[in-house]
Amino acid sequence: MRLLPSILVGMFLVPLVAAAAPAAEPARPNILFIFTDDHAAHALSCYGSKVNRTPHLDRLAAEGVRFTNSFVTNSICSPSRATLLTGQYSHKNGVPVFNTFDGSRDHVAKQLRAAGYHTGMIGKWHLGSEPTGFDRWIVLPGQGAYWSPTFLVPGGKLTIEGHCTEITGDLGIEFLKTRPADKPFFLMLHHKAPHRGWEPDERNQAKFRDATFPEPETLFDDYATRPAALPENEQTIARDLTNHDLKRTPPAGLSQQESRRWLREKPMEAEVDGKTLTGPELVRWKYRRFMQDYLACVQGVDDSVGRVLDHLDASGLAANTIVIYTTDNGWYMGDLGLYDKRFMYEPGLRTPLLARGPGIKAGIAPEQFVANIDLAPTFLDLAGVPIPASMQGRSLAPLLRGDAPADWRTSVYYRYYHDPGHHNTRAHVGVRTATHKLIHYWKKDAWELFDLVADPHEQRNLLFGDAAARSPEVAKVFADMRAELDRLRALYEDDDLYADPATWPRGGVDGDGAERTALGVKTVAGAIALSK
Ligand SMILES: [Ca+2]
Repeated sequence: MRLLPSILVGMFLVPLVAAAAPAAEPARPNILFIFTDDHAAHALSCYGSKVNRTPHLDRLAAEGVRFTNSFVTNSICSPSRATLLTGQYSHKNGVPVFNTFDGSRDHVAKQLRAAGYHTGMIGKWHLGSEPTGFDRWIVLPGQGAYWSPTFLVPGGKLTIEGHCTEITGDLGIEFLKTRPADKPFFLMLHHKAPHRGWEPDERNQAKFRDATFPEPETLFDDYATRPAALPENEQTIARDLTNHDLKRTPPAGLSQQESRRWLREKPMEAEVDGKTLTGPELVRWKYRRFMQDYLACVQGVDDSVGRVLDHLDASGLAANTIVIYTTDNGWYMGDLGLYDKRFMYEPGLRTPLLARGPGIKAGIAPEQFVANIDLAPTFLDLAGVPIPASMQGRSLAPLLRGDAPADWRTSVYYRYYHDPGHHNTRAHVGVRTATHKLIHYWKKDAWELFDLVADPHEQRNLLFGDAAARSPEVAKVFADMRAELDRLRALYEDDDLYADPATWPRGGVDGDGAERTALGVKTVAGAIALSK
């Protein structure tokens, strides 16, 4: 059954039966995949956000499917993007950390292109190598810039003036306007926002300038019972946001070099409205300051999604276009005292995942466990293209139709490698089920076990303290979860390939395209013309 384009079977049957009819060829659906960078699920109102409203993304949820248990398999940018393309875990796709993706590998865009789709890649790529498998591509070098960004195209590099989020949406619309009309399209529209740097457009910056937000219950998490990795992490709101992150202005009289150094510093006191803030007061101010810009960037994304959806409606494309929205990893909005992603705790592990379009049931919220390994198989299945056995995920098409396959997975496997790496986040591997989570910090051989029903914020590690004093119930859950972790490790053929940093593949992802031919400043239309 895996090879059948199941969602389209019904559509294909009609012309087969009525073979004599002249317009027999059914239109395969277009696929518009909108991908953002670091968008917390709890920063969408359709996921119950307490801090912002996202009306356009909510529209996708209302008109389609909102997955309530969508997870990533390695919560950082480049690994997630390699998984998106290949449908594979990091140990299979060769991108465990921020290393170059081998563009000669097979992946979903190549498959769709070979099957007759017009394929496009616009925006943040962050895989080091040139995109392959796309008829048209225009990508940011590395992380890219929020303002007047440089883009790489097949023949060189160019600049577009303005704000990156608005430009990315405009490039997507221009791609749609200029695509060949005789083919279905597959467009990957990848925003840079709301990634760190958090430089919103002026309109949304003004909207959030004085905003205040409810604080997460765990903003002042003391990490009691979880000594293995959290106390030494460097992604805390309290200690690790820099003057640059907080958009503070360097003191007068500093040289350029001194200013740069000052902006990299992590302030432990700050003068705000004539008052010197320290301790919890300073943490609260940092949280608020970071959230203002982060959520303003999210709002820019929501605006852009709205404009793209409006274009689909106005152009008549909506009827035969599947729109899917997700992000590359979860995100902490002060939860557990953190910003950033990486850790397998719920805010880092979870992602929003929305889908709308022909054949997709409206207004449902499946609870099945889905993961980013499932996206590539889903795109292929929706397009009626066989799913290669090398892909480790499973097509979500049945769930999109509202079906509930009895053999769906009930646990998800996770592995984070980047240690040593940014933010001093320790390497870990783990498993999540409907009720529990087990995390193993393998370099320390330290374990954490959480009862997610009784303790949804993961505050009480059930394995903390003397093993001999452990209750039989906890010992049993620990044994069961270890067995499940081992089962998944075997299922996904994870043989510890990249457990040792010495084995990480070479090559980076953050080049600036300096070696490429400069094509100058272009309009959006001029840039899309150069994308092939
Ligand atoms: Ca990311």
